[in-house]
Amino acid sequence: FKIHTILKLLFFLVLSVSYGQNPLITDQFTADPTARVFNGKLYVYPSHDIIPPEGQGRAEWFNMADYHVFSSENLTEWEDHGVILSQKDVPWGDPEAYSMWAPDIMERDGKYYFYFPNRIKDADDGEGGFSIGVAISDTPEGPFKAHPTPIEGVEGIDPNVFIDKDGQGYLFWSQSKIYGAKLKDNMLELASEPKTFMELPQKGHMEGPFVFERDGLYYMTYPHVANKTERLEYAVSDHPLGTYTHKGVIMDESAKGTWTNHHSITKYKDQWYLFYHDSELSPNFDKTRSIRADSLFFDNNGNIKKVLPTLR
Ligand code: FUB
Repeated sequence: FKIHTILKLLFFLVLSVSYGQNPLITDQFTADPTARVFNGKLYVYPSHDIIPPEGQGRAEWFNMADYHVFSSENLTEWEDHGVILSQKDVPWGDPEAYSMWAPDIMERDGKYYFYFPNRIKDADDGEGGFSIGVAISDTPEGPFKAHPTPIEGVEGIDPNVFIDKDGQGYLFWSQSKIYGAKLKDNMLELASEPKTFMELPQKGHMEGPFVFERDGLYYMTYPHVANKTERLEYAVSDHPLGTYTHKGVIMDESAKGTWTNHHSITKYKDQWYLFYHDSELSPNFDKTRSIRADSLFFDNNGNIKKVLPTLR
């Protein structure tokens, strides 16, 4: 009996090691994962890629109508808390744009501020027309209520919020390159003029900034098309708004040819993790993606060691 039990345990151990936990969510497409720890629990706020109903959205492009939030205590079992915000519930947004792209979230004074891009109602057709809005909730699981207007002075996508140790908040976002500004304490307005970062690579599309602090060093991390598709790179500074020094690559381009990668970096239970996406649930179409996570390590000088994606 004992041998049988031990063999059974070994079988499940081997199974979990060889199959791993990636992709994290398998019953729907997910992308652009922002992972945050709230009240000791790990939450992931991804975009929700879908194939829209016939005649709606944009064919062969990203289509997202809403956001779900997922939580986990072990990065293996994930609870889907359902829809937290829909495109139809954004007063300033186009309710049929299917453009609820990469989000972020931050807690301040017991309130949860969810940052999301969307196409502005009546925006001209074409690539522009995006702004960033804020939706507020009393809990990380939502539901979130969208503020009536987007953040004034912000045009673009991929919001990222960082609050420094002195309580000063910052908003970063992208529009082909990366922008940043101070945030007012109300979390709804900019407190300084947007600035760009001339010290970051100026050649090749950049988006998806994610800033964090470790041991007094600020890390600006971002997807960058240095070659054909996006790879994750980083730079460091002694101030959230720079000047940054370019350091290197966190993750190489997708072996599957997926055009985008979009990530966040967070520490949970004393281990740092890189959350990112690829498209293994949709091998022939890279706009329906799936989120992943792998451990991330620093060397003794604070450099990020390159992360190799675990195989499925
Ligand atoms: O998910 C839509 C867009 O693709 C995101 O906003 C970008 O960062 C890229 O992942």
